[in-house]
Amino acid sequence: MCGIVGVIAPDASRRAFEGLKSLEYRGYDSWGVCVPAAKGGQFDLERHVGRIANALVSVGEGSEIALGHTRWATHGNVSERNCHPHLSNDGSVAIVHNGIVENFVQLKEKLSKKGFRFNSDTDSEVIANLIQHHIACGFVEAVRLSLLEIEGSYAIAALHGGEEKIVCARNGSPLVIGAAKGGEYYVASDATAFLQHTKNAVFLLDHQMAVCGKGLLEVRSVESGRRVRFRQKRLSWSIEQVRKGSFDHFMIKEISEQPSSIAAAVNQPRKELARFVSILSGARNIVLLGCGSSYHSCIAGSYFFSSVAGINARAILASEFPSFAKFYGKGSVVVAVSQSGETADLLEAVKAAGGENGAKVISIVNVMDSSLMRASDCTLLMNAGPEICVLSTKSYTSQLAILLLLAYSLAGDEWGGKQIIREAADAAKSILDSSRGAMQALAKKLADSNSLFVIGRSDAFPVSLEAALKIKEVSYIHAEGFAGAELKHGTIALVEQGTPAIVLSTQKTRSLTTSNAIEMKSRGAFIIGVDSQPNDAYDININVPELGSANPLMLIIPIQLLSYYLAIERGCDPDKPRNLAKAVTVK
Ligand code: F1P
Repeated sequence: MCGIVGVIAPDASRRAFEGLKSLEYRGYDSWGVCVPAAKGGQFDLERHVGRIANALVSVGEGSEIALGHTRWATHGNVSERNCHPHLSNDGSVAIVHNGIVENFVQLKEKLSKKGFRFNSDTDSEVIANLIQHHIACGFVEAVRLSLLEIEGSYAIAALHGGEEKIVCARNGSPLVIGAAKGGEYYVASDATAFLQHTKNAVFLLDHQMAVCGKGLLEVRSVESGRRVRFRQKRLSWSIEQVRKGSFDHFMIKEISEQPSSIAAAVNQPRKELARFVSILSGARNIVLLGCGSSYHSCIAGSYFFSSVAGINARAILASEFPSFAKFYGKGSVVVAVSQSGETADLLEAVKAAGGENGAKVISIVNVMDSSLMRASDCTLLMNAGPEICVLSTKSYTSQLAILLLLAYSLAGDEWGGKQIIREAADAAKSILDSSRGAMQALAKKLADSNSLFVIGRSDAFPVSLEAALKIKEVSYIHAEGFAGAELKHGTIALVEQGTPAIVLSTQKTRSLTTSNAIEMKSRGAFIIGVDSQPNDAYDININVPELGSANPLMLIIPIQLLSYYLAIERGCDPDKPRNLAKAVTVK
């Protein structure tokens, strides 16, 4: 997963280092920076295990060119020798890589026979040595020839000693180039790494490479080596959106932004929305695909489509789609949901459904120009702004808002959909204001819990899954979400004196969820009701307004706050939970 940066600008190593800090969400087990050495066509390298956090880069003062990398280990354990940048054997080539070189064993064998030695356990190191192997053809051509030998996915940036240029390329992993005044160039996995220097961006396509020098940018086809035209785009994200501002963490900042991000989700271009509706109305069958929180949005979407539009759509985990792909061919519609638009399992499923099977692919994505957006027939953007915290919070409610808007539009009531989502945005503000203190107090009470259960019925069932995921991924307390009726089919055996149980209840489901709450309470559970009404079955009632079909957007907000405060109480970093990365670009 990993994040990469390359900088051609004054004070390059510090800028690369700053850029890496905003890419840490892509991986944060180790990091490194390199700059050209004073002489000899070699490089000065700085690499560390652990997070960048408050570290300082020490190499490269005054350097005008630098590479940086933040790692989420795939091949090779977390150790300094496996940190990027990697150097070639003679030290003349430096590379940073995000992705997986699938044929690295064969390439390693081939290079070993030619006398190359390897200093790390990574797949990436072969790239540096391949480039050195081909260097007699010139740096740019050597990179191209090396890429032609690589099977797998990559976003790479490379330097060659003595040359003031960065050669970068992408295939399956994101890469964007920022062009700033004064001929400065930035290469990064994500534009947040250079947003403070420029909003002008060139998004490389798969199988494209670029040569960036002072005041020079060329884009070429990896296959032919020929120059190709490219378009510069103006980014709409602002620098304030990628800074914490007065907040302690991105997680609480992004939770607090939901009144505006939910409202922004309804601002969809009329033409695109109409296209979505026409594709969905003409579908033989519909499948919603996603991973993690986005999968939970898909399940919620299937409830919205059923209850609001009377349409049957199935939600399937993208990674499990291969078992069902045969049912979704020509005439079917795949709705792919993803914050990053880079999740490998989802891209794979979309490729199979859209390409080989002939289904139409439409997507709901937050990151503009992401791989998913490119692989889709059309896309609705979430307009949530950058989400930096590894956990999905505002992107989850934006996905719900768009799926709800689609359901209303399919029912011929786009106006009604927009209206209820705007009400939800206002209500989100009042929930945030009213429940913050209560959630902080509840987090203190629950901080030592070993296990916690969440139940919901109907459209609150997918919210129970998302609520449990939020709690466990950020506080490391075991949490399980399930449909209220399932309780008696097994899980109730785990309820004992003091077990916390969150009951998500709405007008539609209240009578049955109350019975489930009482069943748990009579076995000693401590019941936390999230409901618009008080109830004797609840030990604590978290009040959320009743908003009919928009209830799922309401029910999750207090739980996001609770998860955040649980992480704080337990001394966990809410923005970077252990072992997780925001963009899961490996299968
Ligand atoms: C899917 C996802 C997120 C989760 C985490 C890992 O990402 O499971 O829901 O919060 O960041 O990835 P995406 O496809 O929505 O980008």
